[in-house]
Amino acid sequence: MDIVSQDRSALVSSLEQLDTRLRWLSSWMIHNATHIRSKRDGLKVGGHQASCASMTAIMSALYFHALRPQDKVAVKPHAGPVLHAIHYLLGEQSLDKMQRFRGLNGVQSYPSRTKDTIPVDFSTGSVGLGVAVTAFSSLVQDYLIAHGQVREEDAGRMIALMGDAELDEGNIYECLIEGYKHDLRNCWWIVDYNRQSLDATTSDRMFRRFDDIFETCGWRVVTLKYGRKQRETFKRPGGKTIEHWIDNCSNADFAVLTYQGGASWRTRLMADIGSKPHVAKLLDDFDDDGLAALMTNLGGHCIETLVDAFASADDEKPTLFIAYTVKGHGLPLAGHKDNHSGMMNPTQMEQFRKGLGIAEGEEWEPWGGLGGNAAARLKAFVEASPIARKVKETTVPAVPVPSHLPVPDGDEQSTQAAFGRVLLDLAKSGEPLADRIVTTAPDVTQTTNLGAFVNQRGLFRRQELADVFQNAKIPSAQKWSQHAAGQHIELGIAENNFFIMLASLGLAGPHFGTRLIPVGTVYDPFISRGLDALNYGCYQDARFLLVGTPSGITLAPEGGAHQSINTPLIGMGQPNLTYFEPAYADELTAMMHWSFDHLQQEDGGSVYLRLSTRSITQVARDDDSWKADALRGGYWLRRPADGAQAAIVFTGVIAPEALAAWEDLVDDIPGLGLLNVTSPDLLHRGWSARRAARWSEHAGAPSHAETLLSVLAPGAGLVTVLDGSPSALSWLGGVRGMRVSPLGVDRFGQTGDLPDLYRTYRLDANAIVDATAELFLGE
Ligand SMILES: Cc1ncc(C[n+]2csc(CCOP(=O)(O)OP(=O)(O)O)c2C)c(N)n1
Ligand SMILES: [Mg+2]
Repeated sequence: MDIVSQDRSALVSSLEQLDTRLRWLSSWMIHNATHIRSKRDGLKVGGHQASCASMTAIMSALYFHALRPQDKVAVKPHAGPVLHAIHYLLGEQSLDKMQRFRGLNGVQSYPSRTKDTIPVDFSTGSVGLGVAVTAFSSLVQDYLIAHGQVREEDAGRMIALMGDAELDEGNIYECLIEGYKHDLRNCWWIVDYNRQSLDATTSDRMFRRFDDIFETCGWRVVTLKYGRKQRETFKRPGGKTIEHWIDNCSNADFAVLTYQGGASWRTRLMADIGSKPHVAKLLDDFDDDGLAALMTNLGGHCIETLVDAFASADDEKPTLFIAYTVKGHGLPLAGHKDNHSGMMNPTQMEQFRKGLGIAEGEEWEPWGGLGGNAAARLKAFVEASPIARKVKETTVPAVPVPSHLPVPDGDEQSTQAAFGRVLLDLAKSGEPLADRIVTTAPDVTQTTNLGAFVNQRGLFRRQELADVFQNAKIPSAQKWSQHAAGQHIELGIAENNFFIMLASLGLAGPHFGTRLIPVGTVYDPFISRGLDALNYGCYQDARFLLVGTPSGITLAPEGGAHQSINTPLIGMGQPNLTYFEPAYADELTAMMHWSFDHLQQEDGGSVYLRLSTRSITQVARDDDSWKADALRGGYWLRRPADGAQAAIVFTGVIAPEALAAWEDLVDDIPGLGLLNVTSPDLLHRGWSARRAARWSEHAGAPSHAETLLSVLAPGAGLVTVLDGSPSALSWLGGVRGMRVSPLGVDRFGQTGDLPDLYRTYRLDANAIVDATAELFLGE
């Protein structure tokens, strides 16, 4: 053997051993949690031994060989235990956490950036999203390279290890289209093509369709269908016939025979092709176990095939690897259609252990059953592998936030226009913060007032593209020249992409060691379109400023389909996202200023601003005393007298109606208060945190909601009103036991002008006056 083939066979043998170790450790971790660890609640713990076994060879070849230190990987959710086993072998995962798989502070069910302690590049769990995020992160990397913040030679590959059922998620195809438009590169998606989803074997009709779809979108498709043993057998007399038979075998038939094993393979092959030349003789050369091994020697389980395939894609072209696999490969679960949540029983597990030569009691030994020399060799191999040199995430210094942002001028303003103006002023300011802002929108840049910022800072595109309209001197307010220094990433209309883009931009700090301040705008109702992706970004603690505008029924003539009703509840219910809804331009400016800082704080988070296109008369301010309270969730726009019997509580754009009603009523209800709730979210969170703290920590100071409302008489009445679901504010009655008359929108779908709609949906001053009267009428 020459040195090259000697090295290669040593490499293959090490990776094969690691494949086995990963299969064992992932199975054992799940088995331990299910069958051995004591249970207190009678609930199933769960885990996916078959999904793990399907991928261990792929992950062995990738992590211990093909991966480079700067590459980042999203691991399909149900192979999480394999990722932990890899880090266990590296000495980066503790036995304690492995033993507490799916327990509190143990290994999480699915890889989690925030909850797991091993390096997790991307959280996964909601299938499809963890795949697409790699493409968007690759675009972010290109953005940073173009802006001189990452060196081209440090560019990593963004890799998704995905289940084949993830190919059914629509967001995959939305992402493909967007990726193609942006000239995606440095992205690998490796499909664990076991042709089984959760419920069933997958449709045969998709065979080769995926190749077409991906190739159309500029991807290279590398199919790893046969393992080396199969390829060699196909070259022997009768081999072509077997190859042809495999190619025509349905997914379901293949799975059944895999589950049944060697004897069934033989019977079936003999029945179908036994009379064809040389086939019977060829089959005779294999005993039953050998035949089963041959038939399931698919590309995704063959280390050599995997190593060669990964090596073949050594340029930056996005590449889809379709690695044929068997779900549950190497386990008694292999091929069974119900194996998704299937578990090996203790007897099967024991057989598995014995087969590997692992002594009882040594199940957790990283190198158990290997023997001294082999163990030392494999350990040294792992320590020298690229994953051991993985680039570590670091905390990145904050980008300085200017001491204040100028408030846009104008007696009449909308929060949406003011938002555009604040960004424009920042774009012109030369502040370092402005250089780090990246804006993005799903085809609503102009209508959400990002246009002025984009005119100043340009659209991002790796290859320059002139604005043809501008060159032709056709007048337009929008200058859309595209170049590498541009700071706006224009997306197609798919909101899911938009949220995954925000998540990727918002991870620039931990991923690439340099911060970006992502600002994304979307029509408020279409937040729902990307809701799971929004949750996904927040779950990973990605940091971004989300602007939902216009919102509510206040966009009036634009119609019922565009009205957003429940977004305040989304803002309140979404962890790691602080929701503000300003009424006035100065509030909005203060919130943006606060956000730029909050996005960068260690214990900060993302921010959602719910804005409007309705211009309203701005309030005169004597001083800035309102501001601190506004940033805590609310302030008295008209302070009530001590012990007042009632207050009007409003949020956002409905301010003029609330003020008018207050003016109408203040003579009749002396001391009537007018509370501007700038963030129902902060108020509610502060209140419920205080209640919880009473039992777990020191009681602490009263929450902001309690403090604000404590001015009123016990048992006073509140009218709450906002252009959104009334329940966003009506809970305030519970803070100090007050009666509430809640106004808001709980129906939608009607066009109209504002007076008509505000009257119809009871948001006008009359409705507020009536609701206040009702507080005093009793039932
Ligand atoms: C968005 C979403 N829907 C449903 C699920 C539940 N689920 C988990 S895995 C799975 C099927 C996975 O099949 P595949 O991707 O082929 O992975 P395999 O286990 O076969 O490797 C489903 C439906 C989920 N995790 N996310
Ligand atoms: Mg599958």
